[in-house]
Amino acid sequence: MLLIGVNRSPFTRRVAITLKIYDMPFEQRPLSGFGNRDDVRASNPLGRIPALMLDDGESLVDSNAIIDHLDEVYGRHRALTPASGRDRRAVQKVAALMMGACEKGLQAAYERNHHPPEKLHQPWIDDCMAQMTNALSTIDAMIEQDSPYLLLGRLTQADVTAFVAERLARGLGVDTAARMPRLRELAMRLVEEDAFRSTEP
Ligand SMILES: N[C@@H](CCC(=O)N[C@@H](CS)C(=O)NCC(=O)O)C(=O)O
Repeated sequence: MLLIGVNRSPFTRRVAITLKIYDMPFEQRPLSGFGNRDDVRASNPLGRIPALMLDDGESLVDSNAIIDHLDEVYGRHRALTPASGRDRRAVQKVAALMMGACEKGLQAAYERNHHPPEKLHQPWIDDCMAQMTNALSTIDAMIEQDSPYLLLGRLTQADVTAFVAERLARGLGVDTAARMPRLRELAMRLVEEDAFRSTEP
């Protein structure tokens, strides 16, 4: 399998972490959505990362669809997202919030990085950042002090997505240690695990 994308992208890193946790061998081509647009388009017509090229040449796009496929291959009974029921819904809800937080954070970054300074609209940037930080604070409040993981007493896709979202927020200047201290602590614990540490950009 070939993973297309840089781990600076929270969506790509989420897939890389999942592949490592599932012990699935893969190679990675570290392309960026903006810097390598033409090359990325060869795998994803949208020009976005991540994409995953399967060994038979099939290409998958969007981290949710990629992870759904990995869960199926790995076995839904032991996957990072539970197979059904309340537990599945709980993990999916956290993952949706955290992926949405990443999208809002990136919209703010795109506004800053891809517009000339005189065309920046600060209220839009502030709104995007508020949406991101509200979602992160909601997850922060869910974390129990002594639990090593976010939900279900085990590592799930909720932890993986919260980890990459916290990392992105910090990169965008959010003081997560002050504003989301439990989430920050969770991220610091997780980064001790090989799948998280070895995917550090
Ligand atoms: N929903 C997508 C989001 C992917 C995405 O937005 N990737 C960013 C990089 S972090 C990208 O390629 N942006 C370039 C663009 O949107 O043009 C997923 O989960 O994979």
